[in-house]
Amino acid sequence: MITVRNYVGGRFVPAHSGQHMDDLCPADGTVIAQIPRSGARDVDEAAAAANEALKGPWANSTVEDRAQLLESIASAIEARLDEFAALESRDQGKPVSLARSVDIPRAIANFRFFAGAIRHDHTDFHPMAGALNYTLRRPVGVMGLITPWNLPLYLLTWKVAPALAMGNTIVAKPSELTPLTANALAEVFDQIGAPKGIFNLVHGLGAEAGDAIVSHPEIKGISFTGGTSTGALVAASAAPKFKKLSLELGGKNPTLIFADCDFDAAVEGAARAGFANQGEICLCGSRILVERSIHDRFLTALTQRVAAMKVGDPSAQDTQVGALVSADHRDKVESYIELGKQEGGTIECGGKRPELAEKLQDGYYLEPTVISGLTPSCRTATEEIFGPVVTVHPFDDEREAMAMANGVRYGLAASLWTTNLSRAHRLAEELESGMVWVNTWLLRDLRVPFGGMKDSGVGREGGRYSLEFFSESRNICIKL
Ligand code: NAD
Ligand code: 6OD
Repeated sequence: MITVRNYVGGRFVPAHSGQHMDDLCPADGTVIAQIPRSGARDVDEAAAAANEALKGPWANSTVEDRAQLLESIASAIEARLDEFAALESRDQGKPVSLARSVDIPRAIANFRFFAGAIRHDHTDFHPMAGALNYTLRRPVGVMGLITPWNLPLYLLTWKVAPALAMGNTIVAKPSELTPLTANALAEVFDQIGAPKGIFNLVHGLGAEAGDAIVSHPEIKGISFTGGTSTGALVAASAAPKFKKLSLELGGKNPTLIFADCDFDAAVEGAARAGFANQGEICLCGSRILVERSIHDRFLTALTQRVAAMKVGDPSAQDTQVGALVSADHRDKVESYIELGKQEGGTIECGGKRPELAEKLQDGYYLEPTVISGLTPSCRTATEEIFGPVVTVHPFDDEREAMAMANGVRYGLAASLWTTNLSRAHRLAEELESGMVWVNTWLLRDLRVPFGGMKDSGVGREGGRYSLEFFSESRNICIKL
């Protein structure tokens, strides 16, 4: 049993409430940790520590100092890669092989990438008649970072690294469902002797610790990743205080399959986009739109591929679909499968809890599920499910495909499968989506803008977009 504490001003401390919450293991429902139930007083102290650190030696740190700090953090995580991967898998339910090959390497890459990004960064220069302008960047101040449970360390470090790179200090709150790798990250800060107070970690519930961060007067910016309805609450609280705000929210992403695609690659790509991390990735392609001439063949091949996925113990090396993050979330996903049936869908595969070994009986598992025969405008096909469920729909031509793809409130990501280059460019332009992948999915270059349109978010993160978000640009105009 791990006892987690907050990390404030370089010290591990309990919450003032003295209360703890159980952290459950999705694989078997056992309690694996106790986390502090923090509130406004804990956030106050974390914000004070972060403010204090802003005024200390950190204020005079050079780009090279900060780049080296990020590299030290990366190396310290790398030295504990297996331990971090095991923690992430136990806490989240994802296959340990995924945590080891994707989540933790990506967290390491986030620190290394932003170390390089600030070393190679430059600012603008605008000469004009009789004067010149140049741009300086300075840190925003104390940044509040709030992150979800699906890719816990991957998404936390995606914010921590650029925030520190630009000289800010941090008050962070991970999801109460997956606190363990954030806690291990605090241990890394402690172990490498990072300046005290630059990274403060407060555990607890969204409505308590999270809201206290968003509304805190000394926290000048909020980078939030989570659900769209939570994002609306965060925006309503932060906007009147004129905080810098980045919102990375939900999605209901289309995978578009044209008859001229590389068929086998498209089946494989759609299966991966639909079910990676149990479908618990905001970018997952949960609506698969298939050109009618190949629809039936595609549906058969996809169903065979998905039905063969190995569901079960996240700690087993060959598991492809682990446990959902919580019993509540499993129940929510299950309720959408029921809704899909009520709305007239056919369950092509999955649709129920798998039969697993005795020791996994209390875990939160669901079979990967493919549903066909639904109208594209029904609730199952337009609301975010965020689990191992995809719906498959035929279309007749590009116009109908675009209407279906764009016919939801979300606009995060799309994946387009075709060998017709003109079509790929034409439709990529037309898709209402912050990111479009052609003949691939979730292929990441950390320099590119990452973020959603419509109800999927506000702002972009990644490369210079993150550097801009985590800094204030100031123009200096000199009359010659
Ligand atoms: P969530 O919105 O319930 O919680 C996200 C974080 O916000 C958690 O740390 C939570 O404690 C905190 N929170 C909750 N209420 C709060 C409040 N009132 N004030 C401040 N903080 C609050 O989301 P979740 O269930 O953890 O994650 C799943 C959702 O996140 C899905 O909708 C998914 O699409 C989305 N997501 C989006 C992206 C992206 O990059 N666009 C990435 C991952 C997940
Ligand atoms: O790859 C990324 O940078 C990123 N932010 C992924 C988000 C995934 C959502 O679940």
